Amino acid sequence: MLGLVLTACAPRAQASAALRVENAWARAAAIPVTGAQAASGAETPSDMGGMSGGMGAQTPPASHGAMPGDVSSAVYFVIVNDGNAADTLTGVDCAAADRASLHQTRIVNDVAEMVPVASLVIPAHGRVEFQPGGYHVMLEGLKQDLTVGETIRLSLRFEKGSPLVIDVPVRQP
Ligand SMILES: [Cu+2]
Repeated sequence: MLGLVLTACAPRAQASAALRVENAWARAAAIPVTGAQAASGAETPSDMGGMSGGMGAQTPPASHGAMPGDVSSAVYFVIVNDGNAADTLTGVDCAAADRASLHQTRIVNDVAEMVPVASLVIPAHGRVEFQPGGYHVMLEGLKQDLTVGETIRLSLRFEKGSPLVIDVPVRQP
């Protein structure tokens, strides 16, 4: 009853997330001239299996770009929710890489490990920081060099809200 009255008088009282992104940057990376062509089209199913099944088990070390020819990088930003309802970040798309996913770097026994993150809640009136040593967007299988001064386009998918498309400047860490 009360809800009906509020809705009628003040449309903005309806619970919704209002998401924006601050301080986005991508880590500069260069694809080696030799070997890049040979490896660029190679899909590696074992890689994917390791990603999805690696929770708590064997996780790769925190080096971005372990395999030659499969160059990786990472994107960092702050997601700010000015709304009065939480939303959930469920994934990310980036045309500059074969795969884009949510990752978290954690320190376990003095060793940095990266684990996949399926989704991440952005609280109402809250913020979630993606930064080196913590949450990041992992770009694997880069299709192009990430050169300082250029930008790459990233699309963040949310459970309720429409995707946030951002142009991310490339920086040297
Ligand atoms: Cu990562």
